[in-house]
Amino acid sequence: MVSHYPGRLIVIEGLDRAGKSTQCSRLFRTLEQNGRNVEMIKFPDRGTPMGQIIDKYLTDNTMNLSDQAIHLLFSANRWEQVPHIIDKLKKGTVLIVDRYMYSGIAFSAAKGLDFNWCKSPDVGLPEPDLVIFLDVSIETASKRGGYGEERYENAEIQSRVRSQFLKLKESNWLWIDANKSLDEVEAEVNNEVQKVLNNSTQNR
Ligand code: ADP
Ligand code: FDM
Ligand code: MG
Repeated sequence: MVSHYPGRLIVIEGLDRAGKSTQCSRLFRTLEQNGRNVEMIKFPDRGTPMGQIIDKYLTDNTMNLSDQAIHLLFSANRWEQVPHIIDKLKKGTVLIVDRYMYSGIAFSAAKGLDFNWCKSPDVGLPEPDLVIFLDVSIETASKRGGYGEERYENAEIQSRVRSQFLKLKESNWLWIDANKSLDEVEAEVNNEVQKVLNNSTQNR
């Protein structure tokens, strides 16, 4: 799964409080220190007009949108970044992506939408060179500060989402036990990312 662009697309996925954002930042710092051309992207990107609707949906439980409509908005919020993503990949940038289509599929399928229907709007998005799944138990995640106020932030939904991620899991994913310490998880991430970069961006 090595893309034909000089850059690399590295996706970090997982349940809430798995440590995605922390590990994305740590990886960003490491690669930057190593002199890599690197950028972080996060989905949903709440900064765009579509992202603002998504943000309202997540933070305001009184906002009613059909499950299908919000699913398509999350997907459109990825598609609107595709020109930027491709541009960066062409320039040799390593993109670290905090959630991608897998969260889109897992969260919507967990609500009962058809799994294959959920997959279809994201078909054709740039393929990741590496998917890292931070697998945290619901118990550990709850202890990491407890759940907040946003939609989906409760143990029951998270547990259903985890089952969907298990359905999405592919043999080439790096599946990490994210109950381990921050440093241990970081070491595993670095090790695998280094392999992907050595494998394909030598002398770049
Ligand atoms: P996510 O982006 O997956 O929701 P965060 O990176 O924001 O998760 O982490 C949520 C909280 O849990 C933060 O306070 C973070 O410091 C803490 N945390 C993340 N990973 C670990 C870990 N492996 N061990 C202990 N605490 C962690
Ligand atoms: N989420 C995220 C979705 O339901 N679909 C998606 O396509 C994406 C990218 O939005 F509950 C959910 C997952 C999570 C919320 O939380 C976003 P963070 O803290 O911004 O990652
Ligand atoms: Mg996060």
